[in-house]
Amino acid sequence: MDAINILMIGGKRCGKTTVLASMCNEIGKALAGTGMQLMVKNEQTHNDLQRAISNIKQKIELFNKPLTRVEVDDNPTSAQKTYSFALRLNDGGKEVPFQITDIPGEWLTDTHQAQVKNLVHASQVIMIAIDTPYLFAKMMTDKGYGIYHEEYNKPMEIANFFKNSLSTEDLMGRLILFVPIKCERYYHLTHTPELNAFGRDYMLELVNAIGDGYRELLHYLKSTPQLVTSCTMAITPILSAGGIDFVHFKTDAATGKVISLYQEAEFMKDYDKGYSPKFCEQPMIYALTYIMARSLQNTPTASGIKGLYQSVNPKELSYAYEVLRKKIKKGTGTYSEDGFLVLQDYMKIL
Ligand SMILES: Nc1nc2c(ncn2[C@@H]2O[C@H](COP(=O)(O)OP(=O)(O)O)[C@@H](O)[C@H]2O)c(=O)[nH]1
Ligand SMILES: [Mg+2]
Repeated sequence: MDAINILMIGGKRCGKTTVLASMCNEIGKALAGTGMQLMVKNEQTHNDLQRAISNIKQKIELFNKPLTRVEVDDNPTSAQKTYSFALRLNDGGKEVPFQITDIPGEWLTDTHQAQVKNLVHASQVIMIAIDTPYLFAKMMTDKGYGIYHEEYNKPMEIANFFKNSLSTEDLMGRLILFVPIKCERYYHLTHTPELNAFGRDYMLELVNAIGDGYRELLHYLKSTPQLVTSCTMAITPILSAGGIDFVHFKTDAATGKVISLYQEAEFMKDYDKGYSPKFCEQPMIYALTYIMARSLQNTPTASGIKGLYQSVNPKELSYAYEVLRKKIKKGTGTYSEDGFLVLQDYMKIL
């Protein structure tokens, strides 16, 4: 059966489930006026997402105290996790299965490679979740990214998997989204004059750090005419939680482990305090816009796209596409808006 599938790759415990939960909370508003609705279809999915939200809300309460510490726990679950939804089209007429699968970055190098390859085959959209503090903090100026980035975000492993384990056909017709998560600190610094005497655009600096931190992968996806014309790429940053800022890393004197210090953002307006994620719906809007456009063009190269919307009147589909496309937050060329940037879009879909 045709289905929409999104694959999310990211570090263990980097916050993938939390981001997904925020995405699903926000997508309803974004879909208003399109005739589409995203429904949770499975009790496990419902429970997992609810738990992630109450978890992060509890954390935000704790972070009222300045510089509360967070440690990456030692025994994170390392399983594939699939979240099941249905996309209701046409105000209730027809439903398309919609699944998001998240996998830990480690799977790209261990015995799970074949499984990941199958997941890529089934997916139209691949999201690379980037832990932004690891990418950006303790910046190595010669490299252009932070000292923990290689170890935690696994950019080399991702690039090697794309280059060596996937063929050009495997990647044809895919949307690849770089999704920096936990961007609170950098967004707030950029937009808080009291904290930004030199008027730095940290979100633009983030774009540059992605350029350097994922150089190999970006280079590869631009390296042949086939990949350029059929792989679409964009950066869509997210504030996963809203009210709390990562501040800095410290090495715990007793255990030698790296700990992250977080606190409530400074100079924050009351209505932004607490759980107030931002831009979380954007990766979903990108994904749906892309899939609808491909369906309208009837370009059958990517898995499952042909026929996905067959039951929908093409006029209604293109109307919904235009409505949704207007809600995309983006930058192009050298202009980035809050770190949003379309990197490659040969077919001018986005
Ligand atoms: N401080 C902070 N903690 C977060 C954030 N996002 C997630 N977490 C916490 O990090 C832990 C792992 O999150 P989870 O979404 O389960 O990560 P996953 O393993 O990648 O799915 C949970 O305890 C979350 O509450 C964030 O933006 N800031
Ligand atoms: Mg998870």
